[in-house]
Amino acid sequence: MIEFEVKNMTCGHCVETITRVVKETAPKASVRIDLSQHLVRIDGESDVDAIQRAIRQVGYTPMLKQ
Ligand SMILES: [Cu+2]
Repeated sequence: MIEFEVKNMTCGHCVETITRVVKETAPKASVRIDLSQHLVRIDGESDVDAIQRAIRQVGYTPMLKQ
């Protein structure tokens, strides 16, 4: 599992946008988002850099959790 904290993910629109770009980057991945905790969890994909870059490109700041 890849887990990012995205502090500037603040509403349902952010959730939709981030879900969409993760799915575009990693079509086979499953995405789970906890908006109240600002967490994005991705299963079934291991290319952390590609996903992080994609989320950054749409204006968010993903920080990889250990
Ligand atoms: Cu938003």
